[in-house]
Amino acid sequence: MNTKFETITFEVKDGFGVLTINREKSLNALNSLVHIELRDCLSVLKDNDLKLRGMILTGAGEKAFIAGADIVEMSEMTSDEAYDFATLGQENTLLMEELPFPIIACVNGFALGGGCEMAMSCDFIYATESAVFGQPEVKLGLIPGFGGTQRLSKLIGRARAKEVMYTGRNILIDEAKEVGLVVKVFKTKEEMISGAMETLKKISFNSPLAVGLAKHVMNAGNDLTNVEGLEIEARQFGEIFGSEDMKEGTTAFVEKRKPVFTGK
Ligand code: DAK
Repeated sequence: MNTKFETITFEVKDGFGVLTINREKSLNALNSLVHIELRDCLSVLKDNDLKLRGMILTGAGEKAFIAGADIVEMSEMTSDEAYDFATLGQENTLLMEELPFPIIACVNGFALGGGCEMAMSCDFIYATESAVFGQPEVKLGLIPGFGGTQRLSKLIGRARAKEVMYTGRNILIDEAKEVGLVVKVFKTKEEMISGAMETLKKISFNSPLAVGLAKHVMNAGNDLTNVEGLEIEARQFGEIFGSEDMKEGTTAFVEKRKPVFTGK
């Protein structure tokens, strides 16, 4: 992959991807170029030729994960341009949900508006004590445009999501943990990144095929009725019985040894 981006960086560490939004001076605000580069990067990762077992999404610097969509750029947009901008951002949130490996959002400082939306599109969120979440778009005469109106309700419940969105208030770390928006809290960014790496490592001992499929089925079921979701689960459950990973996992159990998964 071409890893020469202007506004993001992508590295591989110990078999895991680290994707960083790199506009520290603007608190990593998401402008069109960030979204174009994210789309280029995520589209390539979708085929997983790099055989990644997981990825971290984070923001450069100590002050912000992502302080939202770029307000300076948005202030000049026409309706058509705004529609294209929202579509591009939404495409990236969907691409992250479709990647065949888990993504942990590592949030320090501000995760507002589009930042909160990007974090919510990851599989789960780790954060530092300084993290601040929120969907303050109504304060700018806007509504969320990268999926916040849909994903926040599903994560923290519709009534609380409405209260947060209509007031535009911040969600601080204690509340974020309490309502399940954040899974684990760390003191420093460094501890958070190594904590996330540890988790990805633990996950990587499991079948990558099964983890990817569990992600797919859980995300697909999120938008369906229980009955429809169960139908997808049963179909994929059946399909995975034809895999080498399933044979290896069950045989290793019977033979009382550790499985060696290949992802096939
Ligand atoms: N966009 C552009 N620049 C930003 C920014 C942002 N979202 N957030 C911060 N910056 C810039 C500041 O302008 C400042 O730049 P300079 O003045 O130094 O050039 C620099 O980052 C440092 O910020 P501050 O000086 O303001 O730092 P403070 O510590 O004083 O305050 C803050 C930090 C995060 C509280 C404050 O910067 C702030 O309130 N930022 C805006 C947060 C916000 O409202 N975020 C939500 C943005 S709205 C849609 C598509 C998408 C969306 C909606 C619709 N469609 C197209 C329909 C999404 C909307 C949003 O995300």
